[in-house]
Amino acid sequence: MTSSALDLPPSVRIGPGSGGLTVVRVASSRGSAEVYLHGAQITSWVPAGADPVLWLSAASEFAAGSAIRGGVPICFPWFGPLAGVPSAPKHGFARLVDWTLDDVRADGDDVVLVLVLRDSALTRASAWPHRFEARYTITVGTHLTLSLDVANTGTATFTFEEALHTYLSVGDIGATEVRGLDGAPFADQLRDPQAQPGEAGPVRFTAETDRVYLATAAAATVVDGASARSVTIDKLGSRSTVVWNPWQAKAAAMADFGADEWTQMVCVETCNVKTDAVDLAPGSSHTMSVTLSIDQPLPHQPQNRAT
Ligand code: TA6
Repeated sequence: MTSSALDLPPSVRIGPGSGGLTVVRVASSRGSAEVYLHGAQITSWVPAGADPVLWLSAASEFAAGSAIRGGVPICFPWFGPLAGVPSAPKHGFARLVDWTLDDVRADGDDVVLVLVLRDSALTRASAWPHRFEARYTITVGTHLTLSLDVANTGTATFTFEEALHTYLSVGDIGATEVRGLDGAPFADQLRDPQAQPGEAGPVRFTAETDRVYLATAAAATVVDGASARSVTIDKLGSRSTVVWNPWQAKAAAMADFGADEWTQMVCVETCNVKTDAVDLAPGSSHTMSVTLSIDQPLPHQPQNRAT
């Protein structure tokens, strides 16, 4: 079904967005959102009466074949570089291709979008040639729920990785901490890809940080001290969480990171990666979902920075 054939609720409009890419704009009593068909990427979510929750680089590209820098990129069917295939795009092909808008509906005051990606000659020619159908359900309301369902439509078991690579907007990364991952083993991608024992206490940021937490179903909370707000990231069907901030030097080397934007964002990504990759038998499917909720404004608390 083409998006033009869909019967859109009054709160939804479809049209050209940045770079001429097609964007679905939601404006309801519960808030607003923007979702590009390119990569099925939500780039904006603003709950009613609140500040934007997702971060989007002012320098992002919006072009076929390029990833949008911000919002929630979908990393699938692999995460990071693909071992042994240097030509393969980092984080898979899902964020680089157009998805089909399969359904748009109002559910009470919420708006529900369903986008679909199926295997194609392009994907079958990639280093991951399997038959699949991915259905991505976005529910925009007081909370934001993103649900990725992957079905094996082929005749052989396949293994995949996945990540909802969420970029959250914060007032100051130096006054931000991520709670809830205490004790979870993690791989420090900057030093040693092998998992190391977990640490007590929240994650705080004083330098480039790139941690893959494994074997954890825990919810995380981003406490944004500078904005006196917290965002809770609840998840289902996910055993990995990635925490990332590029810090100044890495961000400066990325053309789609504007000057000093790195201080205004943190990634807390809902995933199944590395040893948490998913094995999927023919005819079966797997769902991973994340729900973002903003908590009541916090009484402003002076931040004690990690040493
Ligand atoms: O999720 C963290 C990470 O794997 C980092 O290593 C960094 O590369 C980030 O993803 C962004 O990757 P991208 O390909 O979007 O530039």
